[in-house]
Amino acid sequence: MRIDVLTIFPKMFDAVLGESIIKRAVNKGIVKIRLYDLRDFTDDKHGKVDDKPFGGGAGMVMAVQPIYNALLSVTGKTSKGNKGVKKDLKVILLTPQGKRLDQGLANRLAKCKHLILICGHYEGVDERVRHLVTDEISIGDYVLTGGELPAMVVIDAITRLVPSVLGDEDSSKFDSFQGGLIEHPHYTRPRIFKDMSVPEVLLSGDHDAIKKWRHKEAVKRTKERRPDLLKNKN
Ligand code: 9D3
Repeated sequence: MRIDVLTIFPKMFDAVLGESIIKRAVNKGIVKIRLYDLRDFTDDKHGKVDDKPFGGGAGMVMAVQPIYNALLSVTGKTSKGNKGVKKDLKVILLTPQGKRLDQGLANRLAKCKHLILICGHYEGVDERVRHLVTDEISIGDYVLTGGELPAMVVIDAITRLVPSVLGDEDSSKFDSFQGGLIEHPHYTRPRIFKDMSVPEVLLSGDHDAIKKWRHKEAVKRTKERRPDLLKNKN
């Protein structure tokens, strides 16, 4: 899978892409991530990528021209002719007004060959950017300062789903959200810490009993904490 990111803060991505599972996927060549600094694509002689809003008002708006030119450079064309045609390329604008990211959307995106993520900033982007993209995604109903952290969330959620990124051990097949339940409790050594002990069944060696206990705990937890997940179940 190839992921191209258009941003005015490419350095923000270094820490996230340089660690753990994403780093492993990038080093193995399973996922290729490229960062593009939108300032490199502006026609403005002072390197500006934003401007005052037509009609007045506070704040600045990200201009369409640098984004258009960056897209041209990455794809050789804009996505206009791609809408619904090339299923394997998605041009995604991260925006508070987008479709909310969930595990289902992550699963679908993980099947794409090529994603282009556009990170907005300031008060938003020029409305005409919407004509250049195939999808708009939000990561939830809270206000952030830009689309960079959401883009990293999308990259993280997707990368671990790309076949052969995770080993068999921590395979995403067993993801709790993919099973529709949150996870059962986990314990490791010591058997007793302060006055807190590990449930006896986990030490019993009875794998059938352990399996039943874990399922029962997962259902109990889901009922208590995330009843919304059970709505379409059982
Ligand atoms: C000033 C009015 N704001 C609407 C609440 C506009 C605005 C706020 C924050 C425009 C851009 C942003 C920056 N956020 C993102 O670009 C963003 C985001 C988010 O803030 N929350 C959840 N998901 C996302 S995806 C991109």
